[in-house]
Amino acid sequence: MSVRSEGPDHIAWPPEVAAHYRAAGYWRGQTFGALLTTLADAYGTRPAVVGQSADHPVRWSYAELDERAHRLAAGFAGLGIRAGERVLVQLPNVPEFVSVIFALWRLGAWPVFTLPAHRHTELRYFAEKAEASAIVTVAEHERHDHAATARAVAAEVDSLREVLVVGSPEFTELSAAEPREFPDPDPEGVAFLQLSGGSTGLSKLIPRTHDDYLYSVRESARICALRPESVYLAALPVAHNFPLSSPGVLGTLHAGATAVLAPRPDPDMAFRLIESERVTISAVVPPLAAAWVQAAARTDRDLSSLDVLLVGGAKCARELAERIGPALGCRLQQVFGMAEGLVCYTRLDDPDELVLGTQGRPISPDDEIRVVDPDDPNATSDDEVPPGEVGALLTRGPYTIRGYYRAAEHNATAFTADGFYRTGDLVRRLPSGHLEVVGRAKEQINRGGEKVSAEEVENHLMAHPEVLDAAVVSVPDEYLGERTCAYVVPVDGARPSEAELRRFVRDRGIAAFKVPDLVVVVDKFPVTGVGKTSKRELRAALAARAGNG
Ligand code: OOB
Repeated sequence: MSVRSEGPDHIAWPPEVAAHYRAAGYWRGQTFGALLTTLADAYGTRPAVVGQSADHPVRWSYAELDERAHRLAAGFAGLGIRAGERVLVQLPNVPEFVSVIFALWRLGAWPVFTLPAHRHTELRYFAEKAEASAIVTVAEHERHDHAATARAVAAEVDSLREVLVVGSPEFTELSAAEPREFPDPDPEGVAFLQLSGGSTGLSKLIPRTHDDYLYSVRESARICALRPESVYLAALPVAHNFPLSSPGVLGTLHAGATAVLAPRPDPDMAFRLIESERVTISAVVPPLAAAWVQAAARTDRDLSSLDVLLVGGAKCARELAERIGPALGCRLQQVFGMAEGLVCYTRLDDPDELVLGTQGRPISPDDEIRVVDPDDPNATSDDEVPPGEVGALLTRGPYTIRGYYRAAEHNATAFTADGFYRTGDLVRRLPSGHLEVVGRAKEQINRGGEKVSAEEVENHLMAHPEVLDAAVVSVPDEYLGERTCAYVVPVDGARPSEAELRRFVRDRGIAAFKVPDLVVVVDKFPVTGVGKTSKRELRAALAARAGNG
C-alpha cells in the first residue's frame, strides 16, 4: 500500500467557523513571508538571530535576515522549487534554520519540520508521505552524517530531487541569488507540516496555516510578555513546536526581540549564553529544568537577566516546579501544548498555586475545551464528566487542526464528528479554566518531552525474525518522567538477548530516543477480558519488579 495519498492535504474549518475567527480578529490574513517584511521595516538594524553557523558566531539584524530570506527564496526557486511543494527541513539550532523557513514561506513552499534525531526510516516515510521535492540539512550534527542519510533517502524516494546542505558551496551560492518577489501565498492555506508525537504507528503530518499559526504565535508572545528588549534562548531543538512558537523563535521575532540559538541545551552551554547574551526568557522540558536547577547551585555564571522560564512538553512535577524560581532566580511559566494546535500557559500574574500546580489555561477565548468520559475512546463532546473530575481532553479552536495530512482513516477516530481533536490526555479542569494534566489515554510514551509511539516501536520489534509479539509500555523514571520498556514474546525455541533486540531496533534507522530503554523477554502476555494484551498489567508487573529490585 502506498503511504501517499489516503485523504486530503488539508481539512479546512467550516466556512461559518472560519468567518467567526476572521471577524474576531484571530485570523488577520497575513503570511509569514509578509510578516518578515513588516518586521524588517519596523526593527531594521536590531538583532534578530544570534547563533553559531558552522564554527563562526552569527548575529543577524532583522534587515539582514530579511535579505537572506529573499535571496534564498530566489535560490530555491532557481532550483525549480515551487509554491505548494513540500521541503523536508532537518536542521539543528543553526541561524540558517530561520532564513531557510522564511525563504520557503516567501516562496509558498511548505517546510516539513523533522527533528535532528530522525534517521533514515523516518525521513523516508515523511518524504514519501509528503511527496517532498527537497531536503535541507547540515553535513554533520552530533557525529551523525546527515548529508549522507539525506542522499540515501533521496536515492529511494522518486519525488526528492534536491539535497541541500547548509554550509556547502552550493548552499552558499543559493544564498547569494539575486533577490526577487513572489506572489504572497494564501494566508488561509497550509504554511508547513509539523509532526505529531504519534500514538498509532508513525508520526502523522500536521498541516498548519499562516493564519492559524500566526495567531498562536502573536498571542504567545503577548502572554509571555515579550518586548523588543527581550532575549529568548532556544535551547530545545527549534523545529519542535514548543521552541518554535510557544512563544519560541517565531514569537520572539514577532515581538521584535532577539532569538539566541543554543547549539546544545546543557547547563554549561545555556548558562554561558544566558550570561553573555543577557537572556531574559527560555523554554525547557522538565528533565532539562531539573538539570538547570541542579547546575545553578554551583555555577559562577551570572543568570540574573533570566526573568521567565517556560516548562512544558511533559508534566512538570510539583516538587520541581517549586524549585525553579528559587534556584534560577526567575519566574516559572508552565506550558501544555501540542503540535496539533491547543497551547495552554499559566499566566505571569497567576497566583502561585496555579503556576505551581497546573499546566495553564488556553490561549484563546475560542479554544473550546471538553473533558469527557475517559473510559470510552469514542466519547463525544456531549459526554462531559462533572466539573473538577478527571476526563479525556477534547479541543477545537482557531489554531487547532481539523484533520491530519493525507490520513483519512486515522482522522475518523482522532477527531469527533463535530471536529474536536482527541488529545489523548487526561485532565482535570479547575473553575479558573486552568488544566491539570494527570495522565494519558493514548498509547504514547512521553520520554522527557520526546514522544514515542508504542505501536511504531512494536512494529520494529516484530520485524525481528525471533520476535512473535511485542508490547511497549512506559516505566516511571525519576529523571525523564517515563522511559520505554518493550515486552517481547519470542517465537518457539528462540531466546533473543536484550542487547540484540535494542541493536536491531536502532539499526532499523530510527531516532535513538525510540530505542527501548529496557527489553523484557517473556513467555506470554497477560490479557484483558476480551483477550487483548493488557498493558496495564505489564506496567504493574514492571512496577512490582522495580519494587522488589
Ligand atoms: C508539545 O507538543 P507535542 O506535539 O510534542 O506533544 C503533545 C503532547 C500532549 O498531548 C501531552 O501529552 C504532552 O505532549 N504534553 C504535556 C505537557 N506539554 C505537552 N503533558 C503534561 N504536561 C505538559 N505541560 O509537547 C508542546 C507543544 C507546544 C508547547 C509545549 C509543548
